Amino acid sequence: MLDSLKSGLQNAVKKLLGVDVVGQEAIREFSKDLQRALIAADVNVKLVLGVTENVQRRALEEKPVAGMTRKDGVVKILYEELSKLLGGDTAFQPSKERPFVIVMLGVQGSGKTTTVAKLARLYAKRGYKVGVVAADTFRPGAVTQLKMLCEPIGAEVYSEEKEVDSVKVAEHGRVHFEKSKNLILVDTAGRHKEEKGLLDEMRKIVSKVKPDMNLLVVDGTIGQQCYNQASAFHEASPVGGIVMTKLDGAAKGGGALAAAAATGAKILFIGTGERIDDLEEFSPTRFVGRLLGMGDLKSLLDMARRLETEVDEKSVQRIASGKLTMDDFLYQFEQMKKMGSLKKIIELVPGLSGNLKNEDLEKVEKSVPVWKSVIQSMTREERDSPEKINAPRIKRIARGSGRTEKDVRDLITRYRQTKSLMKASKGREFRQMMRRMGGR
Ligand SMILES: Nc1nc2c(ncn2[C@@H]2O[C@H](COP(=O)(O)OP(=O)(O)OP(=O)(O)O)[C@@H](O)[C@H]2O)c(=O)[nH]1
Ligand SMILES: [Mg+2]
Repeated sequence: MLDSLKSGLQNAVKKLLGVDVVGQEAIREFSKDLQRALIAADVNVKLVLGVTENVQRRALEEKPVAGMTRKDGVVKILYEELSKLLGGDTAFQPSKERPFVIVMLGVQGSGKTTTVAKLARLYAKRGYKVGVVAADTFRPGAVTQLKMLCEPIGAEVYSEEKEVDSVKVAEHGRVHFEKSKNLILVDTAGRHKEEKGLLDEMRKIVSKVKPDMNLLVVDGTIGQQCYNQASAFHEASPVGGIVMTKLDGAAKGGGALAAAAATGAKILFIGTGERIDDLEEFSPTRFVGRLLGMGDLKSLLDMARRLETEVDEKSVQRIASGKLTMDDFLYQFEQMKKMGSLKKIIELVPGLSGNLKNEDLEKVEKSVPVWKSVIQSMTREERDSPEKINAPRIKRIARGSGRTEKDVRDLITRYRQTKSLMKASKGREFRQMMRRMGGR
């Protein structure tokens, strides 16, 4: 399903993950690759520009969240923008209290009649009493087709053999089922002498039947045209939901995005085959996840979540409030070491990078094991209130840790500097740094 879009998007992502530095140039390049992938998948050009502009702007402006690398952050933005385009995840679950009436809209052959039967089956399984109205009086054989599909699954079909006015059939059908059903599906014609005639008929049916929702059925294989088709129906009668059919075949997938954008309605279901059970509830996040390669994205988001909770909140809060114990001080530097080069991390911290020079950083990196052994030789009281450490104590700590007195003094100096820096920025920088580090 949707192989070309999938490989196009995934290649763009792979290329991004392969670059050394995700700077402006890499992000622009990424945005271009996305454009190519989406346009090749038949997504409307306006939409493509909208999505890729959002991705590019956010990728350049936003700092990655909690412990995420910049690259992962950009992928996450892409995921969010594509999902947003498709609407959020919400299951379609009409109330059973009163009949919920759906009128099907869609051009000929899009899959309306098949979808009616699929929906009848799905919602009958969920305990709905489903009534189906055969309001396609235009195409010979339409009523028979509907009955053949619906009767085996036990859904009652309302039809009128002699009536040629589809509006009347639709209206009567609604009245017929009003008391006995809680889901009424009105199948309509797709074939007409002309497009205007079809749209007029739909408008009339809708004004008489007063459905709770117009469900637009679009053929997923038609690509670009989806946009115009969807807008035409939407103008005639507002579309409340979309079914995208034939996504099992040669669909490029762009049509789904286009129809959703043209109407502002959500894609509620996708048809994935000709059989009665080939209907899936549509989940934008799952869909986009699948496009981007679910494994990667899921692990990416899982990681972000895990990292977020790993930060020791208590310690962060204490430090942020200007109280810094020796243990906090060590914790902070150990977290940094966990992430690899201290230099890289410091670069991520606004403000800090300006305050520390390169040699300085290397010195700090080398000092961490020394500080660790010094701090381990301190008493609890000394660790919690380092200002109480006087000359005799310094001597004792040096001896206990096997380090020089200068090592102990250097540590205390560094501790004081850090503390005043944290105080000055009210912990903001430290918090950001902790989040970025997260432990990787
Ligand atoms: N592969 C595949 N075929 C489908 C799907 N949905 C519908 N079809 C096929 O598409 C053809 C047209 O489906 P119909 O349900 O008759 O379409 P319609 O919109 O009712 O057509 P009209 O009544 O002529 O307007 C049929 O051969 C269906 O079997 C789908 O999800 N996948
Ligand atoms: Mg039909």
